[in-house]
Amino acid sequence: MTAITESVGIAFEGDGAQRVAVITIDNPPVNALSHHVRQGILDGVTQAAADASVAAIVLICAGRTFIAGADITEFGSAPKPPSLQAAQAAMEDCVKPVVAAIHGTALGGGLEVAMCAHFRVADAGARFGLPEVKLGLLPGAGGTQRLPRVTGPAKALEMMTSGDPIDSTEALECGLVDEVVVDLRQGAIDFARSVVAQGRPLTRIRDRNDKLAVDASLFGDFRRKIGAKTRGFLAPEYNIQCIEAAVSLPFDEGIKTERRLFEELMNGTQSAAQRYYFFAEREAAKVPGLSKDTPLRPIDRVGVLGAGTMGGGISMSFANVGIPVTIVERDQASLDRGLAVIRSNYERSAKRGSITAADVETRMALITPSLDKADFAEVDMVIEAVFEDLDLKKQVFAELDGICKAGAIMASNTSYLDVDQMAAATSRPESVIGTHFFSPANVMKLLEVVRGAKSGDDVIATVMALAKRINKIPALVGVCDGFVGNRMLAQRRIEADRLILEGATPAQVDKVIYDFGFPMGPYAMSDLAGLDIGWNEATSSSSTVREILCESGRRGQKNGRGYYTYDPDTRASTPDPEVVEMIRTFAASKGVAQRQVTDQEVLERLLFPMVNEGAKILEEGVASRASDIDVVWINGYGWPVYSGGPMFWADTVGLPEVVARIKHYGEALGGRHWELSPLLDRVASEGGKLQQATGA
Ligand code: 3H9
Repeated sequence: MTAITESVGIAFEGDGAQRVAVITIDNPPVNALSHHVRQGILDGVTQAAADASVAAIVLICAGRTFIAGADITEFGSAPKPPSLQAAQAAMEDCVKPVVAAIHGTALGGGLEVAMCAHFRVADAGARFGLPEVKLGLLPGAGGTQRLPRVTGPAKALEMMTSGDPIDSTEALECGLVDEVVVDLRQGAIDFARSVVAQGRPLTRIRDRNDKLAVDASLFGDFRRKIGAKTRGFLAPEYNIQCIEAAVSLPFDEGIKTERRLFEELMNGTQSAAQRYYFFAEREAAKVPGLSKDTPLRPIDRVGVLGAGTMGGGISMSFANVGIPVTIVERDQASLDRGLAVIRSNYERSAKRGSITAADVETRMALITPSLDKADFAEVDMVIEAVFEDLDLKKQVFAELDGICKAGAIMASNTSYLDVDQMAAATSRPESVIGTHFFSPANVMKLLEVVRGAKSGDDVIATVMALAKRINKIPALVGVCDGFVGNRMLAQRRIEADRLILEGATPAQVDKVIYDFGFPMGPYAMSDLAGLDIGWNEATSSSSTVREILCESGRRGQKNGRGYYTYDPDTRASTPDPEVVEMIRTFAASKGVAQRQVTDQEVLERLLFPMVNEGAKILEEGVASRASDIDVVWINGYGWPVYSGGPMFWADTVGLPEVVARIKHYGEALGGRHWELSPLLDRVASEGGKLQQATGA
């Protein structure tokens, strides 16, 4: 193979009418379209087109995947020539057949390049998508105009607004791929030769209009269908507008719409946040100071103690990826109940079509119920999910220490307790770690991995890798009350509870948080979880609003009455004037005068203490990167990814402004959570960014 650029080479196969130029891109890790790749495609195609001995061209990639998109690291800096469009035009306008040979993932700009070939050949494992929407963008290299011409607008709408890829079978069905082959390189060369032999026309996708006719209602219906899911995001709507342009305007005009909307998104805050998040998630999986070669402990069987909501969800997370689980409960009734819930969850998934009926049985068969902790002797890792009580957990750890085999990892699913104290109850604190799953554990993506003072490097590395295996997004955190997520949540709650005494209603507080982009506010969340969680009737002393509500029989959604009242059939919530009155009376008894509180004040008082606490978490070293904190909030608590998480968001507000407001509220209201973080103060005064700050 002859090098064209540092990451693109060309080779020639066969002679005469059989002679095919094979252009190979080799730009690890994912063959992103860096400028030397663009240059290589442009030069390679131009060279092969000018070479009279070449009959056809194949474009293929080395390594694990076809082109996975534009090089995201180049975004935001001045574009280096040649443009992607120039390379695409060389392919599309070439007078010789150009065949894209696809394996792995043809994503974003990668698929846009492939759509400029005259034909596409793939192997069975290939996947195809335009995931730009996940980066707050739209395909900016003609994809918005070409995809609807290949697949029809309805499918393009699905693919571009979800960003989810389709597989080879679906791609073949919808015309995105011309042939699926076993040996990709040879298959693509043979395909190219057959095109030459048959004299097949070299149709450019841009010239096709055969699939563009649509029902007038298509776009309106589609917008309604995805409205709730895409609330607050700009990119899905902009993608739709591009497809509307594709069906109503000539290709070149459609491209102008695409360019205009792409630029707008690219220069906006949402895409900046979503691109930041893309790298934040990948960074979070890496542990500073831990070598890539740290040996991992083998995890082939897991034990879970407790078959309640958390234990059941955790067990499902393992069974879902084929890891056998032994689940232990105290008594048969609880065990049966736990297993029944797991089965019914799986059956619901099968009914929805996300798994098959056979999958239900396979997964259930991977879960072994037991009443005997001694069965944990066989497992490589045990996760306790018993009641949140430190003494109980210490006892459990001491007991597990006597049962588990040497080398087994012992983990706690605690959401705020001291993992070091649990480790101290064993003879092997290096094998103890926290794995804080979020409810429902089989669905939520976040896993806070809690590093104890003595957790071994191999244990940390193993659990971080295991998280990926079970499709979770891990973030490594240190021991403190509530770790990263719940510790910050607690600060928000303090101010929420103050605000409702001062005259904001629970509905107002929730609406501000919902409008900011969270799925629900703190009071709707309390009602959902149950107001009586952690409430004790015997010791309740009417000292908080929650106690008063519980004392009056309000339990939240489960009995239809909490901070809101709930329709028994639809579960729709309505603000309850009786609750507002109870709060007013309580506030009066505490001498708190009520007033009109603005939405802006609600927002600042709920979110700024979280930013402040995040900065403290960072300076204490409980999180090692600000971006890890954002990963926690986006995946564990529904912070909208389009504002990047609390730390990134604070930067967009402006740190001097954040600091000034924290000082203002600190003076007016007092409380530890308003004491300004020295790190935040310093970064703000240096004109720095919180998102780049690192911990102790
Ligand atoms: C686009 O194409 C815009 C065009 O429409 C318009 C142009 C004008 N660039 O995820 P992994 C890195 S927008 C740079 O862990 P996996 C990644 O950071 C783009 N780097 O592997 C990581 O680095 P590190 C549309 C990238 O096997 C390493 O590769 N395309 C890019 O789990 C491995 O990544 C997308 O949005 C990139 N485009 O998953 C696709 N992609 O090792 C984005 C990855 O240092 N990529 N890296 O941490 C993905 O979805 C996944 O990476 C992929 C592989 C599925 C490809």
